[in-house]
Amino acid sequence: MLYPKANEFRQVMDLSGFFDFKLDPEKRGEKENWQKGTEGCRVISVPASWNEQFLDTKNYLGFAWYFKRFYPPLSWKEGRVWLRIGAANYYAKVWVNGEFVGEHEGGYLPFQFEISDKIRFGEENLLSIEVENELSPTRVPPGNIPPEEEPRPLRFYPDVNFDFFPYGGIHRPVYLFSTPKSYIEDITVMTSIEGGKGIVECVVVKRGEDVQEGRVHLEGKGTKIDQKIKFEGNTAKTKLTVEKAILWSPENPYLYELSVEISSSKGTVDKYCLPVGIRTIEVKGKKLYLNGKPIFLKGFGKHEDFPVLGKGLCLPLMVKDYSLMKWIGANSFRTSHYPYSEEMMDLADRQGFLVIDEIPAVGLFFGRGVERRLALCKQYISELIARDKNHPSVIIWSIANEPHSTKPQAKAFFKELYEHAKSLDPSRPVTLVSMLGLKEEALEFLDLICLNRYYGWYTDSGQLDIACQRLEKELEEIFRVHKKPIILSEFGAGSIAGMHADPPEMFSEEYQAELIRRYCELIESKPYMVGEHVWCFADFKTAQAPHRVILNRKGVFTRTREPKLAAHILRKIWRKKENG
Ligand code: GCB
Repeated sequence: MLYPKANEFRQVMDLSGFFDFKLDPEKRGEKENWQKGTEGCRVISVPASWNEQFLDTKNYLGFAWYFKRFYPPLSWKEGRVWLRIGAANYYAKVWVNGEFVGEHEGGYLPFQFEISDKIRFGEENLLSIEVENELSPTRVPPGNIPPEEEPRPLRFYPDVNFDFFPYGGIHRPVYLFSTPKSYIEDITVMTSIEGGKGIVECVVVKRGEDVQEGRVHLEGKGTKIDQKIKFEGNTAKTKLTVEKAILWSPENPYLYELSVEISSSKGTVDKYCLPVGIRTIEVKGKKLYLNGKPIFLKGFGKHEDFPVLGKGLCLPLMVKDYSLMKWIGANSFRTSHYPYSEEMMDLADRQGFLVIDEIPAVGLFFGRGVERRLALCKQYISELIARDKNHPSVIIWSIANEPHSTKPQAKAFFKELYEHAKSLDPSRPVTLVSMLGLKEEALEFLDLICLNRYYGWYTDSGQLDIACQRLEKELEEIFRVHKKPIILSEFGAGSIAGMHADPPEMFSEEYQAELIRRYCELIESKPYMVGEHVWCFADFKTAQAPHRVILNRKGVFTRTREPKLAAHILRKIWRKKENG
């Protein structure tokens, strides 16, 4: 799925901004034909969650409607017109001028529909979007699970099976865009290295019978390659060889520019440009290799989360987060616990961050409804790989976070997801982020192991000596059994900024900093450990429960991005390593 980009053949119109908005708690909208517009709306901003824009929507879980009036440019008449929504949590249905155009399940991936036959040129058009964020055990991520299905000592309000707030609404931009009648539907790029040469394999998929051929052009420092492509059916494949390739890496995130053109007998009909980073990623023995060299991941689990915006895209915040991650010496992050925006992935490519890209499979359980959850996870994997396959920054796919894999069918469930991911992308390692350790049977077939551990916090509270002993013992055991590289994908402690204690005590900045320091020291002493991701980058909003103080406080930055003591300590650890 290509991100909408403007050029001489394609135009993009951003519909983000103010929309008319109306809650529909009784689900009357569709029956009463709100798809054609309705009275009594208020103004809402898109992209952003609805929760904190008003006082009465904070904990709203239900149906809501968004309306926008727009004029498509007359120059789009000859081609195709598309509507694309970056993400809407959780379920969206879309109408144009009262006519149904499509629907999408899942809150964190884009969806688009061709609306050429619904649109009216020279008149005002109406876009109506129904978004609904009810919690249900058969959704992924799940919520409202009956206690007998999934016993839990602490339940959140709202009753989510995950530790972040269930924000609702349109969270990413809404675009209208045009393509020509015959157009480039998809491009897949895979890179490899042979000696000093970079190999760039491209697969181009087009629509339109009049198109039989085209060209691909790759350009960069000292490189200009131009090659003809011929379509067989709708697909054309080619392989470009870059002599003396400049490899993409965190130290030098060099991007070549690939441009693809397709043509009919009348000449070029469509074009699409894509940045390409030439790099390889591989698990071998106990190491993870980027471009054939062992790499160690330093970074965080994060969230898309900020006051008022909720989970809404905010570009300045994104730039700020990357600048803080650079400042602290991080080279990577995980998109815990759902795919982040496409804009975030673009910046990761440009700034040289390594990304573990995760589907929204958090809080999975294996009771009733498991087939539906499996189908959804497969859909998310397909959509995520389709969206992010061309990003050099994405080095690992994560197929779940902390599943409650206590039932026998969990292993087969994850085997199916693992194989699905591999069949769509054989070039990247696939993992699952586990809390069960050796009891997680999927560790047998995953390419590398991601483990979350909270010794010194949820267990052995306040006792860092014991915590570190337990961690060491467990890591050694896991490696002895599985002989695979391990990333400690979560560890950390809550701290309330400004709370101090000496000797360190839980919830003080000192305790958090000391726990992180000791964990890093231990992790870095083990040759099979290939990464440390602190939980969490910044404090974030959760649902309400006795173990949360309005926010989850494990951020090394506050929710508004002020550094806590732990941030300064991590900076010392990570920057020292960088300097050799
Ligand atoms: C975890 C989860 C994460 C939580 C974290 C915590 O293991 O993966 O979503 O926020 O623990 O702070 O409890």
